[in-house]
Amino acid sequence: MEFLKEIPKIKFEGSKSKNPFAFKYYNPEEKVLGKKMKEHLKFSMAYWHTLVADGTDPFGDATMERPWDELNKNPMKRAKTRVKVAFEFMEKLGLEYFCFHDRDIAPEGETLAETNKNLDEIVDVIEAEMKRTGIKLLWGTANLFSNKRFVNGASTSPNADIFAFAGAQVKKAMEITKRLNGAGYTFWGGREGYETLLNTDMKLEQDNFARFLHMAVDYAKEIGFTGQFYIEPKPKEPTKHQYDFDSATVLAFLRKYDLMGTFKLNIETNHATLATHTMNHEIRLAVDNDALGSVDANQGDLLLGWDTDQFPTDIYNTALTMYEIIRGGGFNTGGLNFDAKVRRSSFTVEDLIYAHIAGMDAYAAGLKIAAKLWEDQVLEDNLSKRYASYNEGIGKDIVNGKVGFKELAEYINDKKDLQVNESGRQELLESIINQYIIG
Ligand code: XUL
Ligand code: CO
Repeated sequence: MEFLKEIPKIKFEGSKSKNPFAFKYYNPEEKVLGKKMKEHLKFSMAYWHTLVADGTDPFGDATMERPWDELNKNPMKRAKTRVKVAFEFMEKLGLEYFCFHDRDIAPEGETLAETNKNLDEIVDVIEAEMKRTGIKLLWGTANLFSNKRFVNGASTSPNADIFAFAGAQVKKAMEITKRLNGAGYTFWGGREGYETLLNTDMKLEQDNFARFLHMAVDYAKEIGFTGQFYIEPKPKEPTKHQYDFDSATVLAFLRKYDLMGTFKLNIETNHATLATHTMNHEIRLAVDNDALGSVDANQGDLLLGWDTDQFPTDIYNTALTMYEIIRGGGFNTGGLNFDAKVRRSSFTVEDLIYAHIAGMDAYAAGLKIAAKLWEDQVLEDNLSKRYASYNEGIGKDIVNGKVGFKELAEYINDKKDLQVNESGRQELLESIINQYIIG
């Protein structure tokens, strides 16, 4: 049965097209810097937003009543139908990857064993659809935050039974991710954080979190799961103090607990801005620490202080994000996962398509701008000039670790002609970026 009969296959028509069901900038086969656009961007659909989110917010009911959900009130039947819709949806858009949480795809049973049985049944359907379409799993994950048992966290819960439950749940989620040939497995610390230190043993919680991640690494070895592990930083929401605050915090955590190298980062745009960083800052830090894994592509609203998970449409942002990705050598196991949901009032099926087209076009345009910037090396040339004093003389000695404070003092004490500071040229650079964006 076809569920999206009314929706045509989305094709590239170019920037002059007025067809809302067409790409204006995303031309998957077009070569940019010697690589196909689709290979640079590796777009992925987030199952939880596109198939599950229904528009519910703290003040209102669901607004998105999907015709295929209406057909099936039985939860397992509905879950199976959603898989069919998901793959039809990805085929229409030419999305070659998807990501999911265990609880997005199948309903929970009374016990974990029953839940796992449900999962296996749905994974059968997913596996068949993956075979039929060639669509791949970018990463899998476990939802360790929705169920009320996780009220105080999962691996950072003060209750050891909950830690155990979370371990068993991740064990299964890793198994199904392996079965579906997932390129990665993500840990987003949903409720791994706290509200008040008055009742929190932060050291034990963080140590336990690290123990949990080591168990995952051990289990991956045991079952031969070779996908990449990711941690997804986020500074707040749902807890006030999330342990994985931002790239810098996660990198320090990985180093402290001897997990560097085993884990890379899955960086999300809206999480970056909630941490009062830019996305390019977060990616640059990851790249500089050899830890860029994947990207959750979305955007927040700078006037709102929460995680709005909007589709990325801001070209300035997509251009600078793609610039950092290109500069970092591009994706290996990762990709651009649309961890983004349509607004509550965009409640039709068409809106889901329009939103993905908007996001894919914004990233395609961003890629082309970034590629041009990279080709011309404008920013890189400016950097080389700005830091040139470290290529010779005392600067070179500093970089090579040849001098200490004593030698620095000897060098500078009687020096009258200090090198002149040069302008940072911020506004000039910003206007050059605009030229690249507007063309
Ligand atoms: C929550 C979030 C998650 C993770 C996967 O803010 O981004 O959806 O991406 O658990
Ligand atoms: Co995310």
